[in-house]
Amino acid sequence: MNRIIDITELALRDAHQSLIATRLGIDDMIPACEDLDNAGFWSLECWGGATYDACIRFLNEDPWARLRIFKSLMPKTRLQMLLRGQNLLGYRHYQDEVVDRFVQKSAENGIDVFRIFDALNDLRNIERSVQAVKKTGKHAQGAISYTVSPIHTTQAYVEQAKRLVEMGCDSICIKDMAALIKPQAAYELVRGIKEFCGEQTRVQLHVHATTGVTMVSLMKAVEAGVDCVDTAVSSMSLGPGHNPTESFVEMLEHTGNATRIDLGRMLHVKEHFSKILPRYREFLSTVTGVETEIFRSQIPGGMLSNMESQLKQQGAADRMHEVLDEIPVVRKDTGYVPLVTPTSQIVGTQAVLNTLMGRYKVLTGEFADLMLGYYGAAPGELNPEVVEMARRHAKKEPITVRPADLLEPEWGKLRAAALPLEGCDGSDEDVLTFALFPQVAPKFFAGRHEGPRNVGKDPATGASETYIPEGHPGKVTGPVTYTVTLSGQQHKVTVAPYGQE
Ligand code: 3PY
Ligand code: ZN
Repeated sequence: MNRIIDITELALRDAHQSLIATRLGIDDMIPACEDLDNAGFWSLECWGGATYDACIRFLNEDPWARLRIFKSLMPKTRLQMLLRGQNLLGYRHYQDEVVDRFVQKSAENGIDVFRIFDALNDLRNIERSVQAVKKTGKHAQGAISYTVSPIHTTQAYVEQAKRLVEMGCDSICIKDMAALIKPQAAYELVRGIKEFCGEQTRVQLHVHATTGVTMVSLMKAVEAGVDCVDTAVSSMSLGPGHNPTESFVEMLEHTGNATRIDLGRMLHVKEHFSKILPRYREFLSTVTGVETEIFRSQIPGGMLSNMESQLKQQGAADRMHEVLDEIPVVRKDTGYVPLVTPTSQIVGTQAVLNTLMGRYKVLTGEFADLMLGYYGAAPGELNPEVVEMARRHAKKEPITVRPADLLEPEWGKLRAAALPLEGCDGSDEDVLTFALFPQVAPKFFAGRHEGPRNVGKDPATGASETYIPEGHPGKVTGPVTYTVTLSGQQHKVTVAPYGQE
């Protein structure tokens, strides 16, 4: 009897976030939903991470409407999101009531599995969201932001996993966003968690493919007893993305392990995305193949393209290699923070500034906050000289409390500020959009009635195949029907308004 290995398919979230800067529009996802829902996945990651930001900033799409579309089109499979702990889907810490409301609304609108991480692995930043998820009765998955450094040992991660289990997490995710986990390390970590936390502890491995070694890491994790792995349909895989789902399924043949995946269904999904991906050519990551340099710089794919564009703006595109040398220095000074949103941006930007202006001659406010504890406790020791510079720069004192404990209640204020905005429909969902992205939300609310804007372009003609939904969830009073035209075929999707199922 084969042991079943579960799979979370990433095509609808992390895959396009990694490959095409999160630009995939809802109308390009809808045609794949039925096959994805019937292909046998444990869950479908389709929301959270950077998708919320990209929806309102670039795609004129209401992220909540997107989620409800997914729920109506994929009713059989768990829908999963990536949540940045106390940062929710934004870049600062939110007061606990905002966290509670966000989680509750996400559950109500369709999320079944919440993967929750903190960039510093400071579990105080995860706890509130885990509790909020538990209250909804949904699945809380506690994530370990995986990195490699002199202070990050298998034993330390295993102990973190134990604390997550004790906190009430239903499963543990090893989240390796930069493809750093080598096969033997993956084996030892999965085994370590199972032995320390109990064999029944559900362990999932999330790896990217960028360094070229992680397909083997997945296999070693299977040998170590991993319960679930993350992959992406082959036409949306590799490079800064993930390992291909179909290859993973095939790899398990004659190993005593198997998956529930229907490869016939996946062929349709693959063909669909291979057709639409060229339309997003202008957003394609510059990292395409394998990048083993990452073992030294530890930079996730998304961060690399961010730094490239910062350097280009400064007319210093040729200085990338100096920035890559600077990253490990900055990271050591921060107590070896893992590089993941938002620390990837904070450390990356500081490394660019150090290269261009001289080391720590100019500090960003965010970097100063990181050094002073305003994002949480660093994994290792901070460089005291840099802490002192940050203190002088920011004119504030270091803290050791949980950062969100310093925040005043803010829901009422956020609501009062959001409601008068043109186009705001008064729902908690809209207040949350304003809370997360106060600069972008007003423009989004005002223009929402124009409907989603597909930013893909026909590679041959440059034409953009957009659609305007009939009746739009601005001020919603009844169910909304979206009409999506794709390759001449019309798809109708009806979605209930906020609070109605
Ligand atoms: C995000 O926070 O958006 C991520 O994908 C982190 O890996
Ligand atoms: Zn990822």
